Amino acid sequence: MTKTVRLTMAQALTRFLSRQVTEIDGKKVPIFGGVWAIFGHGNVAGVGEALYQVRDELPTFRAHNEQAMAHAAIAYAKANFRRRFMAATTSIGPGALNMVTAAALAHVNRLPVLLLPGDVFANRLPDPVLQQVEDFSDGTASVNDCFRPVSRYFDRITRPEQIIPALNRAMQVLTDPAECGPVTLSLCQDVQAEAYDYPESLFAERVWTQRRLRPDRNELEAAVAALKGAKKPLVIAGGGVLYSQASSELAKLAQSAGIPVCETQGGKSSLPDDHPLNMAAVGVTGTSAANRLAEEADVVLAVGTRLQDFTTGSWALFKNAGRTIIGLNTQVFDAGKHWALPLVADAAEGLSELTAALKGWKAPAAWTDNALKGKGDWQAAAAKVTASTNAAYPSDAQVIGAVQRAMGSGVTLLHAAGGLPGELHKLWQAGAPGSYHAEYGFSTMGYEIAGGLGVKMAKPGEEVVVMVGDGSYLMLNSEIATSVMLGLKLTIVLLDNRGYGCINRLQMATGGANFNNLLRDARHEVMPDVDFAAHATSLGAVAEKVASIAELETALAKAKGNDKTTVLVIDTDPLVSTDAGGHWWDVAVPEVSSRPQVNAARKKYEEAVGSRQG
Ligand SMILES: Cc1ncc(C[n+]2csc(CCOP(=O)(O)OP(=O)(O)O)c2C)c(N)n1
Ligand SMILES: [Mg+2]
Repeated sequence: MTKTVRLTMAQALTRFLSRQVTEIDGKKVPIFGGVWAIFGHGNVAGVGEALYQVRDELPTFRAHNEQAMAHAAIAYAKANFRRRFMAATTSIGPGALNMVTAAALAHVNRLPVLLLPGDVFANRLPDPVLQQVEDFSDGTASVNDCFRPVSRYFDRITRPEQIIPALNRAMQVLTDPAECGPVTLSLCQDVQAEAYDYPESLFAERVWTQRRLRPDRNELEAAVAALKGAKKPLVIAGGGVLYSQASSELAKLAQSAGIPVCETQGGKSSLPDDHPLNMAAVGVTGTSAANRLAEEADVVLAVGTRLQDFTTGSWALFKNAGRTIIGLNTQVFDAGKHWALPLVADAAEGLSELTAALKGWKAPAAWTDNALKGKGDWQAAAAKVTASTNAAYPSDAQVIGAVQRAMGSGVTLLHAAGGLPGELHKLWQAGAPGSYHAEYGFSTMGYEIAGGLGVKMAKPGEEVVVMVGDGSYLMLNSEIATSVMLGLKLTIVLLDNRGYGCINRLQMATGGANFNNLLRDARHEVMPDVDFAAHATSLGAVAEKVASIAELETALAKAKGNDKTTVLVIDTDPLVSTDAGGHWWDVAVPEVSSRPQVNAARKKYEEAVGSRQG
């Protein structure tokens, strides 16, 4: 007879989560770092009671906004290179829906997170309950169906025993490097509280290890042949290099074959910025060093990247008509994109097998030397734009320079939306793998502060520096209070350019009038003048507005000694961004308009589209 234990579905769920383990550096640790929770009806009585039972093994954390708590959970997984993750539970209705954007964020970035939104009664007897939408034609629909397209695995638990196969599938998805993404288990409120005789074996400790696929022999042969025929090879390092912790294998291939490397937003810090063969950022927000090579490259080894438009310059960057792309990726979907030669494998395994099979083959020396020279030219250009200034309204680049000088490369730097991602991708000099944390797959305004909190939970001993614009800050800042409450210190640098600076610049570049982006160009009776330092202080942070780049550097040096979240505010210029480097990005310009500026922009747009390689 199978030994059983009588538990509610929610109790079975939390007990199961508390027993899942992984090994990091030879040490067993819980694979779930904890559960974020905002309670309401639909989770307080069921999941809430069950979380209380396991609070010593599986800690529960309270947040202020469901989207933000899921951001923290997702950032935690990213900072752990996907080896550990968190869950997030919500009430039904608005609480659940607040998490949908975060689900999409995790989906796009291929990051594991377990989402546990409460759902309406499976028995439907009290319908319609508070916060239930009523579908006139479909009795099975609830708002949680919105999670379906943004989950890698979605399940609705309408009977207590369904949680058994659902958890099995959830763990497969969360721990698989290729499938990895958000898992949503939608938990009907009555079923959370229903008991069932669960097999005790369900709660045995399970140890999950990182799966490392080795390359297929034929695919490896084809990739090696392509590389050996290359005159101008280039590696693009994506986030998969970091998730696979493949930095040393990448450095070995680059050095032994003399192949320059460039990095996507997700892949930045795969090699330290000062590695001679690291050409740094590629694409729309790329360095001149990387983009020059990308234009000419005949074999592009794309490792662990989704090849999104910012990387490929909307597929206009690689200008060598005869080029071959090799897609080294755990996910077939990515490996064969744009007719690439697929090399389906874990990045570390794939790179080391390539290095071994190349047997000392080297790229032509002229190509490698050309790369090294290009890097020097870029560094000189970057030093100019990041140098200190007395300007009343410094540029984002000048603020980045100040942060870099004051904090060094040993911190983890985080950003997500606005003008900062482009500037930081080009200009930030990253240190160790994972020290540059960009959420630029979904570029979600409001990720920054909550994301910083998740990174700090993953790396409590490290300085976490969050750079954020005024727009993103105003959208979602509530987890400053959570960071203070949990004693998890963040250093937040807030660049106040009084509006959506980067979209205003994009608007002008597409011929648009200055309209509805900067606060001064938006309909208003009163010109807003937000006191960000006072706001952050009210949430419990240490906060200060600085008047110059020099003051910012002094304040940052002081902030290092603080043990409390610190917010430093600086006014910046909304109109300036770094011209050096960069590449065209496909943003569709209206075909007809009464504005001559739009017509002129359309003409340029058509030329750019016409020069794109197929
Ligand atoms: C949730 C969300 N809404 C809208 C956008 C589109 N968007 C991208 S950047 C941006 C403006 C950001 O303003 P701010 O944080 O002040 O940065 P700045 O552009 O001024 O550097 C907007 C509206 C987005 N990325 N995310
Ligand atoms: Mg702004």
